[in-house]
Amino acid sequence: MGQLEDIMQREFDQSIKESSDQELYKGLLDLIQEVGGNLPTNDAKKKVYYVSAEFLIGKLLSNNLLNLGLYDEVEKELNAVGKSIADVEQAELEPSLGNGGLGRLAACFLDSMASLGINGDGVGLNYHFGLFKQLISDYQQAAVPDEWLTQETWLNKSSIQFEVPFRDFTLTSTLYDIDVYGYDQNKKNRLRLFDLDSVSADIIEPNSIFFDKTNIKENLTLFLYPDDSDHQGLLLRIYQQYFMVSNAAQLILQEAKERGSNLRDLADYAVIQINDTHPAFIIPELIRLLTTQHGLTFEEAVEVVKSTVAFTNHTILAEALEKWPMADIDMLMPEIAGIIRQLDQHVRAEFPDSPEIFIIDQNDVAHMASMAIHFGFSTNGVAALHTQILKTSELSHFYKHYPERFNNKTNGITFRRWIMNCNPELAELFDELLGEGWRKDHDLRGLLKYEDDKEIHARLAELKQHNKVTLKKRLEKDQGTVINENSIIDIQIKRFHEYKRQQMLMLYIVHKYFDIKKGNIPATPITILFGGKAAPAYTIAQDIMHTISLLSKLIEEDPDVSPHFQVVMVENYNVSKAEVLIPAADISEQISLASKEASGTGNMKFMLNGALTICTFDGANVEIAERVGGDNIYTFGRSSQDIVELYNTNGYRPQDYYSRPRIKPLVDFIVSDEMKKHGNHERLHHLHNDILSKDYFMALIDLEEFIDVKEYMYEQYEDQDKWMKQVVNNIAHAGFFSSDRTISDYNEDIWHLESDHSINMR
Ligand code: 7GP
Repeated sequence: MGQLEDIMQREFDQSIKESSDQELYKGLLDLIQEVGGNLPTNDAKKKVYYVSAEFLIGKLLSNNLLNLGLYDEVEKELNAVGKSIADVEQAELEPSLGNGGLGRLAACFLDSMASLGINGDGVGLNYHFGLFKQLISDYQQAAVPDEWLTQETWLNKSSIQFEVPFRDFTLTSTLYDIDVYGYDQNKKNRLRLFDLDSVSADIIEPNSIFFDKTNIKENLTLFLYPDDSDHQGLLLRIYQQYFMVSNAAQLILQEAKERGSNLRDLADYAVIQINDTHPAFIIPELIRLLTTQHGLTFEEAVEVVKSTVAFTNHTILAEALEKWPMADIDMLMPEIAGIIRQLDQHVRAEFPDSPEIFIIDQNDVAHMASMAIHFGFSTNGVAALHTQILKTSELSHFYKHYPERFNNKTNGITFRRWIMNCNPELAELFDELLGEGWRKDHDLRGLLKYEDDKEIHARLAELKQHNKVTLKKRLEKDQGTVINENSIIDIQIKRFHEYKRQQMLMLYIVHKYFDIKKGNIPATPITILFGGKAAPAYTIAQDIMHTISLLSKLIEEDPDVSPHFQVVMVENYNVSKAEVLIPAADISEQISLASKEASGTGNMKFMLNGALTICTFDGANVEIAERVGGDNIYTFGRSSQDIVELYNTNGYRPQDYYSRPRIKPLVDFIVSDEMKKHGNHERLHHLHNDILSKDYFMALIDLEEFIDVKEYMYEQYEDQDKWMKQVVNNIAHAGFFSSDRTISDYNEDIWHLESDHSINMR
């Protein structure tokens, strides 16, 4: 009897065949618990704590089966009676404990640390509701709560509890752990999620993401990133951040002591990587704990922190660089406020001649990045260009003083989830051509010798077709949208943000619509898909989404155009949807305004799954282009230097572009009668007006070139030999973008921990 059959008989007294997907899910959780739950945790002396407000882990069932080596057997058992892992996985609710790239990166890193045998845990919060669930109704985004906690859960409640002191009350926490199994490893790591010991799960208004933000004692962990556009929301965020890091710091000190540390030597036992500034309060919190509970002097505590904390920056967007009014910190955590003031004095005394160096500015506002850079030993960016920009402009005044602290760690993606799990047939083709070594070293360069191999081209095309059919079925089931599986699949999936320029692709769509109306029929039909959520308080992002949804409808209803061209807004984009979209893609849209996308990681997932990229010279696109060479990628647009210069000189005038004959009709179509027929006039005018008067993220500056390169790219698709050659080349160069390589680099340069193996592809 197979292992799963055995469990189903034991627990449900029935066979796999007789069991529902829900029951099978429960059975598989137990199987994983039996096999993985009994693995020892990594017990190396030194441990990395990856502290993050977000872990966008996605569903865990198939990932855990794969990493524990159970996947093939379970799949066989299920298939034998006409069932599949994919169906069973539908019973799992996706934990959506992240917003976007930063949270997903943290999840890839957990997988890679475990798979490399590095002793590393994630530490964060157990939000009861993840990021809202997105519905599109009346061509607009509606946000409803996304409850992911169910009876059947990966969370193991621990007996660990800490006290977190706020000014007016003290909260008691409870720690929940999720096991993190590495690929082919005999030990495990954990994701440690702190929660209140009791949480009221009653939301005030049903089906609404609004709740009582003042009821901290019951609601602190209710939601991920509550809307902070009002002051209560802002305070709640400070509460959440401090609750997270106080627990993290107490856990870290407790575990270090258990492993033999006297805490003065903490750096020999722990390294704390903080995922952007959300966990930056851990700096004053560690100082508070070390001085008040463990007998260190202030100076000693500062030295311990400085040798233990490392900081990663994930964006240069001003709005994301956190700054908190001291008055608020004082009101919530007076002791922490006092320590931050001391740290400010410390820094000012160290740099008496550099007035630009401070932690608290003249308006009594604390700059979290500044604190993280001064009181950490490492600051890294997430792609070569991003790090360069940090050094030369955004953080240049720090770089001047601490050049040795700055380093780059180009992001990566876990190959377990983003190829082995989401595109198993393609992974098997790699096995066939390369042997199975790539599954551990992620080196795919051996594929280069198949660049011109027609038979391999045909195999790849066949797999792509198969994945398009899978996507088609999924979209039909999820939202009733029927796509053409014989079309070019062209995808932009990521959070909606002006800098990512969904609005530029939207204007291209208007161009294409006009062109097809004129009778220029594409040789192969085209389907452009968007997926992504917009922050509820971010009006223009909502306007852009609205306009895209309207265009989608307009095109669908136009019989001249719809057989050749389709635009789809994928509802509630999340990790599970990405897993079906990416393997089906021919074209990957990475079109951010140069200098604004720190790295991007979707770009890497698409490349690995055999899509070709159209991109600006931004973030990690630059490194992708370097690796594949100019012939194998479709680049366009102004350079990041040009853009930085334009911002510095205030030199961009959207009117100069708007007035061009190729652009004006596209922009003006936003407020045309056709669009207004179903559209919200206020939103359409708001967007139109914004593009021609502000266009802060310069959608118009690269538009003409974008249109030309897109047309060229679609033409190239018709030469399938050439296209497939480019596809092979891209896949072959994707190995560098494995997060195992990224984590190996972190470990070598920053963490210095033991590992089973490492990946060196510099
Ligand atoms: C994102 C960056 O926008 C993206 O370019 C990068 O690939 C990703 O981090 C991982 O490094 N940033 C965020 O998701 C974010 O929330 C605010 O940044 C701090």
